[in-house]
Amino acid sequence: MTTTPPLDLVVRNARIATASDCYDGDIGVHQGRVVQIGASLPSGVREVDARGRVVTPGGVDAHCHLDQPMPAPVRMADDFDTGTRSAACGGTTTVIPFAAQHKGQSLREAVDDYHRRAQGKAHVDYAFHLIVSDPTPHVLQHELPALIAEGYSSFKIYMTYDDLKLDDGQILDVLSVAREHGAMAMIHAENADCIEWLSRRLEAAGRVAPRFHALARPMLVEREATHRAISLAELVDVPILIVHVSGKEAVEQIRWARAHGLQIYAETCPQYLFLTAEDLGLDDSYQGARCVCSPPPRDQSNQEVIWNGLRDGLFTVFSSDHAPFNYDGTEGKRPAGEEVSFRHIPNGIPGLETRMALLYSEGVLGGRITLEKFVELTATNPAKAYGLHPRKGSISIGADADLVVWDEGERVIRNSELHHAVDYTPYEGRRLRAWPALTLARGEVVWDGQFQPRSGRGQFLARKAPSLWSRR
Ligand code: DUC
Ligand code: ZN
Ligand code: ZN
Repeated sequence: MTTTPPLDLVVRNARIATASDCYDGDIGVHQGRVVQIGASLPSGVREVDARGRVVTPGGVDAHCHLDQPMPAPVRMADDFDTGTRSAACGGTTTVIPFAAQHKGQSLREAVDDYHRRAQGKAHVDYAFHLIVSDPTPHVLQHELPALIAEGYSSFKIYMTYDDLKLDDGQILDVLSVAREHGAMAMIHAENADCIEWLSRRLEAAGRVAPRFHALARPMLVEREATHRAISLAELVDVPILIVHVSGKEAVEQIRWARAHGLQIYAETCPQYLFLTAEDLGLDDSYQGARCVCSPPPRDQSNQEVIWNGLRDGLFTVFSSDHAPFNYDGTEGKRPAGEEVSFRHIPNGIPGLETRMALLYSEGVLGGRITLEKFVELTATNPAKAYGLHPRKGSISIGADADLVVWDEGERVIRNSELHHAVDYTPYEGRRLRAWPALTLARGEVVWDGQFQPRSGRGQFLARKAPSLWSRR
């Protein structure tokens, strides 16, 4: 006879939503893990009555930047305390930010430094992607393989940004390591030389306001790099994931690759559904610096292309690309307090806390995607792509009890009610149709309308190889 453990917690009367189906039931939790799912479970020490509301797996935000070192005087506004606090309050229970190698630094040093930044501060579980910016022979032959084996089973490479970018030969070298050791390579696909050439021409003509950021990074710049990344991956015969895809032209390249049988995965982000280039400014005002991110938001017709891609499976994951810089002060969008040319504005917008509710509101309740697709994009697939499934991203026996109970009802986004340390949200005043009523992280309440702090609750997660792809 099998014995079932006593239940520390029962979430009762839930409309349980997974990536494959939705059904009614109770969820029984023991020591932070789901141990029973069914009708009329026995009493738990604690009980939560979901009252028929939707319960999804906690979100897995597989692309966010927290306390990532920046060239002085710029500094990220969120560290692991404030970043994971805002994640929890928005229904995200796992974050995967980046341990970034700067040129000349060993990858191991970058990882050790990043562990120190996270240690004892996180409110939800976290893992690290690596950023490989200096693929020396030692990095390629020793450090990267060793780190992949230790649980850092994904890394990002950049085709742009002077301090991070790799040339095509270096990308081939790094992709070869991904293939040999079973890691997921994430690629930031924009053509650096085109951006540089366009930026110089714009600046020479005195066109330096934030809105010119979008003109310096048109879609063809992303299209060319996306196609090149796909070709490099094909040459090495390794799957890749193109991050923060912004619109039609990159989408077309990814569809082309899929039609040719290539394992190309793709990510998009809220800014490509809810912002347009007009948010960078219609005139030369500096206000638009708040929405400067790369690739830049496009236009309404491209938003539709992104919605279609979310619906039909073109996109694998939906992440925030939370990159938190204050608008005021001296460390963020106005470095040293100055209004600078578009190309010196720190790239990125905050979005960890609003990612889930925006997609639930406009996607699920707006009738654009199913609830199952929402779960797949925000939790299950990111967990699979980055070696955390089934512990994360699912409601199943043995999984961590990372759960979100959803309240459907109108709510307006106000930065004053968010929990990050950034002094604005690009979505100020936007109406939502849902927000998490309750977030549980390994069975502990982290958000119930109030943030329930416990620094150090969040644990580091060593990861397995991605379970999305297999080597041919
Ligand atoms: N683009 C990135 O590549 N990273 C951080 C933020 C951004 O806009
Ligand atoms: Zn990027
Ligand atoms: Zn990013």
